[in-house]
Amino acid sequence: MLKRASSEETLPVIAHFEVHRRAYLAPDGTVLRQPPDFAADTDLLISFYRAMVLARTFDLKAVSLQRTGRLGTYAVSLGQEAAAVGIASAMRPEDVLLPSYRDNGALIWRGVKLEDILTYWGGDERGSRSSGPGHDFPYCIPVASQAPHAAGVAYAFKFKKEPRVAVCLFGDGATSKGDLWEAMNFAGVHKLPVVFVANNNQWAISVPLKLQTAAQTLAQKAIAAGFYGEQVDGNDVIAVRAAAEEAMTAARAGQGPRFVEALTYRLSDHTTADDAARYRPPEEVQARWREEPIARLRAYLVSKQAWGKSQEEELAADCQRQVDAAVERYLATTPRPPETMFDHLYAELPTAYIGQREEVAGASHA
Ligand SMILES: Cc1ncc(C[n+]2csc(CCOP(=O)(O)OP(=O)(O)O)c2C)c(N)n1
Ligand SMILES: [Mg+2]
Repeated sequence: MLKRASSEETLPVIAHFEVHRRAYLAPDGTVLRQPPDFAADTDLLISFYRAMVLARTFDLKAVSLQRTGRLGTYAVSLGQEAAAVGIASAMRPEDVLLPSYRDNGALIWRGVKLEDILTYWGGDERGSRSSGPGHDFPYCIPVASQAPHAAGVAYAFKFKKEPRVAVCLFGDGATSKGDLWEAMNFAGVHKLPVVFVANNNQWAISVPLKLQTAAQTLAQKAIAAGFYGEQVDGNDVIAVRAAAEEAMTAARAGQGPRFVEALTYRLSDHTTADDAARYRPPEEVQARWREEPIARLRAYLVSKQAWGKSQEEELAADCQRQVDAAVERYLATTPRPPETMFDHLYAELPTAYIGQREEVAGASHA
């Protein structure tokens, strides 16, 4: 609760705000409160589980490819699978996803081929061409710069009276950026159909949340922009899905933007170029492993007798097969010649670059 320093004079309260937190599953998979109706559909929950395990299998393989020199830098999403799947599964194909670099699980749910994700992280821009819905945006590396794009996409939907939603994914660090604030402010004023999702994984590279913001929650940042924000347990896929679905339904119905803060934890390094052990105590990470989303959903499914050892083994083998096949296709891709880096910068290449392009082409074909 924020208090005035001096309280000599009693001033009238002219506004009240509150921030709600949503959670259904405890870290051990037991039920905290009655889950929403869709959670009765165990097949749906199993599809979430399968997608989360696939994302994790893919992540682990991507790291080993990087470690053996066969992939560029990779942003691991270990521990954040529920947030990715909970959000993406609430979207319709015609909605538009504007992902950040860590949202592999969301892309996979949207139908992006695993080999395309590897192609992108292998340094080949052809991997950015979505093999999921063609209108989805590619990974965004510049922090928060996808937020104004999301507001623009949502503005177009409103302008064309299309019942579609833009879904913008970003991290806790992004909430300190002006671009995010400008996008939220604009979206609030124009009541745009956009859902802002903060994956609050507690860290922005080596900057912990408490140095990122003095605010008690990230969700409350929506209040300043005039729309509803809530916090969800981002390791509880049921909670994320419920919040996402509600937000998207509201946005589609013309009620304007919403903000979802998914509380989670980055269990891995920031990227393969980072060593988080230099700035995070191992005890903190160990404690967070006890809250991770996959074991939690598995425990819940097992308690419902909807999942068991044989399904788990079959799933592990199936995910490994899918990932291995994608890796094979990725490694068989012929790299593009280096001069193609000039090809998509301009509609017509300026004269100054024509010579440079020829020089690179000459060197690469020499
Ligand atoms: C505009 C911009 N500034 C700096 C960076 C370097 N950078 C890459 S990731 C990152 C931290 C982002 O943290 P957060 O938003 O919490 O996302 P997370 O990586 O935790 O998913 C920074 C500063 C960048 N990519 N873009
Ligand atoms: Mg972060």
